[in-house]
Amino acid sequence: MKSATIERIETCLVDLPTIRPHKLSVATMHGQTLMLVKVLCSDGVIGVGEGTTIAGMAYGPESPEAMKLAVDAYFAPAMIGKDATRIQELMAHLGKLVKVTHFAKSALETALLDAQGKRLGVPVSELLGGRRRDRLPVAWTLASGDTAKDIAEAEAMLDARRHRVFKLKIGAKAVKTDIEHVAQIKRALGDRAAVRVDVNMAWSETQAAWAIPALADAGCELVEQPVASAAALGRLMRRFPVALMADEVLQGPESAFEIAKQHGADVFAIKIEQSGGLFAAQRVATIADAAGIELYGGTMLEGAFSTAASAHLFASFANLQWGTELFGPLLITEEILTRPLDYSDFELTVPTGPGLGIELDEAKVKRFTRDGLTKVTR
Ligand code: MUC
Ligand code: MG
Repeated sequence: MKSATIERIETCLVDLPTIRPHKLSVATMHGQTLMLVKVLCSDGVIGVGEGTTIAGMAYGPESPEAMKLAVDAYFAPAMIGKDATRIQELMAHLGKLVKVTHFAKSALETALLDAQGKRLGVPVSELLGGRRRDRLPVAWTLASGDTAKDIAEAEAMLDARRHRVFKLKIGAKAVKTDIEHVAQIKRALGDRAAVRVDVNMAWSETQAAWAIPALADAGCELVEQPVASAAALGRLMRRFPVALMADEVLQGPESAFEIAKQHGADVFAIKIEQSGGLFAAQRVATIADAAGIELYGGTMLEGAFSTAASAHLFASFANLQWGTELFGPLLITEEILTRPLDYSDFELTVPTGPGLGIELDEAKVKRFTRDGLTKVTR
């Protein structure tokens, strides 16, 4: 095994505009902030990782600024001088030093895996057990806040053969208004597209109990996180045949095990960041498989680095019954890679080069970088 120690860790915040306002029940996004981290190693290899959330602190407790601070002040000093090739051992060590901070850990683990893949000349998928597929189906989220605009957007996606599965963000408006919105979109698209919804926890259990059968009647095939609590989600599971998906309640392997024990969801939306990294997300998938829960490859509307990392992981899953929603880079106006990811024929191609198999366009990113760069070194 080639040896390499960690010499320097750099972080920066990159603020990028979105192609249109993205309206969720928790917030409206006009841009996306990527916390990029570079791990520079003694053998000259540099790994890149990304921490991204949705709308600052509206979705979860870890903001991009908090991720950067956690890396600069706590993780980086503990990583300098350590063996960069012993990723699981190093992540376990960091897990003891710093509690939770799943998103920052995912960014660092991604960078370490990118570096190790480059070092060994293999894609990250091969470090995770080996890929089972080279292409992943990718859903698109309709979230303009306007039914007619959403229909036009879906039609354009179908024409371009980019997406044929649409997730509608609902929960901000009255339940009846939301159901009419879903029904109109499904009527317009017919059998040419699948329609799903994500409520982002906005409903009470009684609202959800009223809405779920109406959504099923409207032709919606999957309801994501209609309520906040895992217990309520489990109760709704037993009342309705339509598929229910857990997202926000899934915060890594322990929560996955608790939900699986009670068969509290039909589907898990697996996210590398919410899980606490790629290996943790892999454990979440194993728990789901063992419990007969189906899988979906989720996103935090991530940029190219977390999207590619997720793609490498999802390509290695034994089951991926509901495809993925790895469309994050397409929601951003700027291309930050020297060669864009390949989205074609309703799918994303998992990169084949060493590491993540992608390269940062440094000049492009520089223009959007907030307050320069932070370096932690020996
Ligand atoms: C979420 O809640 O699933 C994924 C797609 C999207 O539009 O928002 C996200 C996060
Ligand atoms: Mg969700």
